[in-house]
Amino acid sequence: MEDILISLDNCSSLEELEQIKVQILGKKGYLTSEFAKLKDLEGDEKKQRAEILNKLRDEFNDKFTQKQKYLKDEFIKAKAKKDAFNFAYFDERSNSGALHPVMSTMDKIIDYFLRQNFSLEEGPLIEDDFHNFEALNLPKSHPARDMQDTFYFIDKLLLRTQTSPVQIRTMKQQNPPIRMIAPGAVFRRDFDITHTPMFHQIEMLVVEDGDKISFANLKYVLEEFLRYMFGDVKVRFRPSFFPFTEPSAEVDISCVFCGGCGCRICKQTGFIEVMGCGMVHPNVFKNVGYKNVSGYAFGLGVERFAMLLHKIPDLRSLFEGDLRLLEQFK
Ligand code: 2NL
Repeated sequence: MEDILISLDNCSSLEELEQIKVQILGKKGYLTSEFAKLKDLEGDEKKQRAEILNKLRDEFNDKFTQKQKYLKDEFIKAKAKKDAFNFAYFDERSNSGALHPVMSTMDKIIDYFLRQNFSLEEGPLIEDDFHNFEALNLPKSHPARDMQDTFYFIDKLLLRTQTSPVQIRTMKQQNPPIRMIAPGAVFRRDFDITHTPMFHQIEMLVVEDGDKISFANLKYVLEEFLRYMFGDVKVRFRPSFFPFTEPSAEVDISCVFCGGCGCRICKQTGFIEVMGCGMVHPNVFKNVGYKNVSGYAFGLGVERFAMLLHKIPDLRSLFEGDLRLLEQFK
């Protein structure tokens, strides 16, 4: 038995280890036959012998397991060494991915508003006339409702043309105060060098009870947000019109391409339009059953923000799936 334990120590392969196990615990193994001899003994002698044998077996099993683990590890190490990757070669051949600039821009905007305690709301891409148009105070005759501008399904459903239906759904489900953003894909029947039939919008909505909310609040919130996005830019509000806000404004920042000196991209004005906003129209509140509240909203195009942030001159390059564009955003 002592010999066997020493041979366990010296054994250098898993096959050899199995053979030793057979020699000890196999049918004709040393311990097996010693255990069999117990039946010829009696009383204390039998008990003592059994104790010794049990101890020997435990000792053998411990040593065996230990040695087996060691040999298995060695085997794996040797195999890994033999099959090892050449990582230098691997790195040269493969390309790690990158977030598309539209998605990283979306993340940056969402992150800003989540940190200001806004909630993130989502809704269906397929909408109905009420949530996409009617509730938003778009008159039946509004051109946006035209087949020419909106993708309709045969049964009067449509692809949402803006993310505002998400705000309508949220207002129907929750009471003020509301501070939310609604990011997502929107669809319009438009396809030329500055328009794609699918693009991404983020809209923001704040509603409070009473007349707590003013245009000044909106102006401050947007100035802070735009400086977070674009750095030290000038921000300018121009009066505008949207059916769902009154008063309404379009927001410009000083041109990120020429720093406001005037260039081809800002058409020599020194400013670039980045979003639309306004105080929520009373009819919109009426349509969701809100009384005695005030609020503001804005809507922005994510593709446009991505282009301004990364100085991408052509909208189409965001949709071509050309890896040479993505590789620049690793
Ligand atoms: C743009 C800018 C805008 C809104 C979206 C909004 C949503 C609700 C109520 C009031 Cl539920 N307003 N969204 C407000 C102002 C502008 O989008 O250029 N849209 C065509």
